[in-house]
Amino acid sequence: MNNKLLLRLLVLSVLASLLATAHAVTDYQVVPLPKDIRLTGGQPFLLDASCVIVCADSDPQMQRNAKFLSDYVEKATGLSLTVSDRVPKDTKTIRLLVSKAVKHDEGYRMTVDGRQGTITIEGGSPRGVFYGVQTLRKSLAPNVHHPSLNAHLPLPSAVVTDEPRFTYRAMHLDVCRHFFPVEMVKEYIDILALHNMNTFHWHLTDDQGWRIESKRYPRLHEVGSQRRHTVIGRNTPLFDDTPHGGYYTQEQLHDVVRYAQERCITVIPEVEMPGHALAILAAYPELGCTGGPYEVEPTWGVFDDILCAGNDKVFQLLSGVIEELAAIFPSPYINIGGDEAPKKRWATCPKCQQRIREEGIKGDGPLSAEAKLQGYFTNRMEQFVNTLGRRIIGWDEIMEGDITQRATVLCWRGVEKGIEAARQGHDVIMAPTDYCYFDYYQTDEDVEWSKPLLIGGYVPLEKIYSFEPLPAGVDSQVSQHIIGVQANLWTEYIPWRSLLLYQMLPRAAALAEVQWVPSERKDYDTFLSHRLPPLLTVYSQEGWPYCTTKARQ
Ligand code: TNX
Repeated sequence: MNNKLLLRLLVLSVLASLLATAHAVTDYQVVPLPKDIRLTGGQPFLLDASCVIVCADSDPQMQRNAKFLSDYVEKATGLSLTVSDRVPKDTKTIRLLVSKAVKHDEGYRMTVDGRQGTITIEGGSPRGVFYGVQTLRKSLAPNVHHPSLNAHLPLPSAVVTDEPRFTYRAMHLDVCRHFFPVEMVKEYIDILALHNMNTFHWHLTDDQGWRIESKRYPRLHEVGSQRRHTVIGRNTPLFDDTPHGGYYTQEQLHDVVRYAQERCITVIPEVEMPGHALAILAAYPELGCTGGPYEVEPTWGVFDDILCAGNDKVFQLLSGVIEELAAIFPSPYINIGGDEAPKKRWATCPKCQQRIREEGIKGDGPLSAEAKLQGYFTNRMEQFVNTLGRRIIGWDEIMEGDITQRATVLCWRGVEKGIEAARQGHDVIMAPTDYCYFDYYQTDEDVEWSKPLLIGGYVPLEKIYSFEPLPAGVDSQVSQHIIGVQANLWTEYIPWRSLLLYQMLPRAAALAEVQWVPSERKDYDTFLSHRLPPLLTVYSQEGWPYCTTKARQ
């Protein structure tokens, strides 16, 4: 090697290490960006092996918070910290506690005091402490590239005060088009937790598969969970030769609920009705208008065969299943679907027509009597769900019937639908396709190469980031009903874990800032250049693939 080259390499490596040190110490600007960060100066807190995590609270969630923190620290730094319920003498401590001083349930205040050798995370509730722990965890990330620092990892003295903008912060996962095992679902939940999300919408039933074990109606999982084969590409005439299937036993469902609960996440189960129900019809053909035969659908789309609204057995089965689910899922909500239900069969079905007559259902302007019949369907199911002490969520199509104000509307067909629903007094969750569909392409490269073949659409990172769920000019009457934001991950074209995570990351990071950070504090440039890189380090540490290609500028 000649001298010139050697010199160049030397200069480069010095530069690189300087840069590395410059980034090595956190400023607590994690994703999602905390509400207020005050660096208080003075000496930093040096995290080392002598440091003790103190949690005196016997509340199980608080104990878990302490355990999570010690696990995160170990993963990021290799340091294994003791957890204690007492404040030890002469040691540095990280204290976790619930404090009345923090007003928001999910809020926290983290005080890092280098001189005293203390970090204190006070939460408005154990959930608030959990988010404080997430912030501390993410603040360790810039250092992990520099193992030499890990023995005494510096955390600047600071006070971080934080709380979320929206109370409902969710992602959805479709396990029907492709089935994902429990381990994968848990990994998905881990990702939601890292991004301060508190709700997991689990899309458990659809035309292409029923994924719930039912003790009362066992054919649902025995027959409905298996499809013969799957169409290749975008509904080509070709099919693979592989049966596809799977369902979760009730024990597994319980296990997922518990796992999510430990991470402060509520799981909302969805049972699709009256459309997207071919898996139910394959199991119980008498519940369709024509009586079948039906099969668990091997292609993608919207199908004419839906549940018959004139047959009381349909309501019996759905109620029975929901009762089973309510015993497993403590969620205050049950999602009853309601989207994409063509009325073709109902229009010629004697039972449905009889129901329309008996109930005195009339068309109204652009809405046919059959469209209104879906309102009857939804209301009847809602009444049942309410008797279980739960409320319904439905996709925005449920607004086309006359539904009660208690129903929460999940808006996928545009923000305007959401505003309209809020104006009518419904609680609203915003999940518009334009910003929140993570099955769509994320980069130009994916589009260009059609590699892998996805469903279409284009929702790059910046687009998601720019989403404002409360358009300028909406009054407080409306805005009080917009309870949150959700992204959807449909899996027609996503058969594997790695692709699922690629579609999700880092888009979940942009979504997290929409859900958590007040709009005036959001800033895409600093998100991209400053906050995201350390988070990508966490993804790598966890073994989560993510998209690195820049979107179109
Ligand atoms: C529409 S969004 C659907 C799903 C598809 C999705 C694909 C909604 C309520 N229904 O059935 O999987 O588009 O992007």
